[in-house]
Amino acid sequence: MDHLKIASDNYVAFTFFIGTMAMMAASVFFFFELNNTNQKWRTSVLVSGLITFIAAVHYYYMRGYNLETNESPTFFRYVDWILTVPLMCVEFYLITKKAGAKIALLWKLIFASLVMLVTGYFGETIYRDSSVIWGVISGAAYFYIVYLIWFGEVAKLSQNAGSNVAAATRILAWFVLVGWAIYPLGYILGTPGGLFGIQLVADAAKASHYMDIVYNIADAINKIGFGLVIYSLSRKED
Ligand SMILES: *C/C=C(C)/C=C/C=C(C)/C=C/C1=C(C)CCCC1(C)C
Repeated sequence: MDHLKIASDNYVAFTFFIGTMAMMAASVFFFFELNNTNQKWRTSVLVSGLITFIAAVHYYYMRGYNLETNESPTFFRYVDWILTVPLMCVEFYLITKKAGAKIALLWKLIFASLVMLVTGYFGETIYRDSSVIWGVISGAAYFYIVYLIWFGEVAKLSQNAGSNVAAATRILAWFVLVGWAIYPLGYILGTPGGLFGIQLVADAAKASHYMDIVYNIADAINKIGFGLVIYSLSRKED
């Protein structure tokens, strides 16, 4: 088989490639830093590394898949998210635990994120024609997560966990509100009539390319950025 080249105007393949490298580098960084991380933050930094590592493996696969087929690797995208988003919920649980977070809070966050992702997957694949309604349900679950983190239990607990944890939770809350909001934009671009029936990109192949670029940028910001916030919290409190 010919060696597959990334054409210089193939931004989709390019962002998959850069995404793979960035996730790999971030994982090596988090894992190697574990040794000089204070005991009480080690699990949190380890989870940051697991998030980027799981993404690195998926990105490596998605990069090849996209290069060979020129299609969107939707299935592996969602497998990645279903593993990594609950781990981000674990991060919120771990940093608020010493202020008394209960395991029930973790399950609430995980349950909401599974609803958000499974309904999003339905809208992108099996029930593409009704992507609007699935997107709306997914969005409702997303807003519930935003609520818990900004105003609900996570917010309240982080206030009692000391100023460093409170400040870090604030930054992570912005990631969830702004960084995670990039994903529905990708969904709107990539699905037929994703914006309440309005078709933003008429050409289906183009639409899915835009969607992948948006998702790839969002993943880099949210997975690596999120991990670095946890990492810097671990340095402030050692
Ligand atoms: C590392 C991966 C992350 C942080 C993925 C997050 C994904 C989302 C916040 C997806 C949200 C969606 C909606 C809110 C509505 C449309 C469907 C989704 C699944 C794209």
